[in-house]
Amino acid sequence: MIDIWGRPTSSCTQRVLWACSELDLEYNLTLASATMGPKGHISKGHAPYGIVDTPAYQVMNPNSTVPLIKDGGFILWESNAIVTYLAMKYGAGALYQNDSQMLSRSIAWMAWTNEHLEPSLHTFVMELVRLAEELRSPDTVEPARTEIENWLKVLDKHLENQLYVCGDTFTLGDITTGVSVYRAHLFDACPSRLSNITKWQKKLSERNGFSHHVAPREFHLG
Ligand SMILES: N[C@@H](CCC(=O)N[C@@H](CS)C(=O)NCC(=O)O)C(=O)O
Repeated sequence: MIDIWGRPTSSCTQRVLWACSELDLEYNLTLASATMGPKGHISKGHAPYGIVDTPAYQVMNPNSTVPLIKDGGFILWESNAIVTYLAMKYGAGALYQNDSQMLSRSIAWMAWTNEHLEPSLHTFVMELVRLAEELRSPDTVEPARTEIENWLKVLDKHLENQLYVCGDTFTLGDITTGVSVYRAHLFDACPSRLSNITKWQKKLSERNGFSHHVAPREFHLG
């Protein structure tokens, strides 16, 4: 049984939970966060789940962030590293076909997502949903939308002749990139004219891990 610390509203945690679902892994999820709790963000006066700022947690993850996993004696933070570990240890090739080139390409798309989409998505979620009104900077929202749309054009072109980010097979690259693009879509930053992305997202939405851990709108807009 794998222990996971995280929260359902964290896109990084969603990556890990979706990967567990793909790999049919049993896990025990402990809700943890310094900034979010069951009712919302601390800036609105809500209590956080906590745990991440305790010494016991910080020994495992000095960043005090989620997600974190403990698999036997092995402890790992950083969601893309966790997804990669789970696929390599338990996937028997399922999420990258046991192919080092496919694994490396998946890692490229995971890095692309963190670098090009995540900063603007963070702006959306904080400025439009989580922060208390008086702490918001509304001027940051439209530049973030333009930034995301520009990068999504790159992804749409990439998907012109293939079903998934690494070819015609679903890989771990689709998990990380798929979660973030779905979030962009919920914030109206993924125009429907990007039809290759729409087709790809539809295929992802048919997967159980996506339906359970990513699809609920309240995980992104709450
Ligand atoms: N690059 C890290 C980011 C870790 C991170 O910043 N996680 C966010 C949630 S997505 C977090 O811990 N936020 C603060 C909190 O919930 O206390 C990863 O992918 O794991």
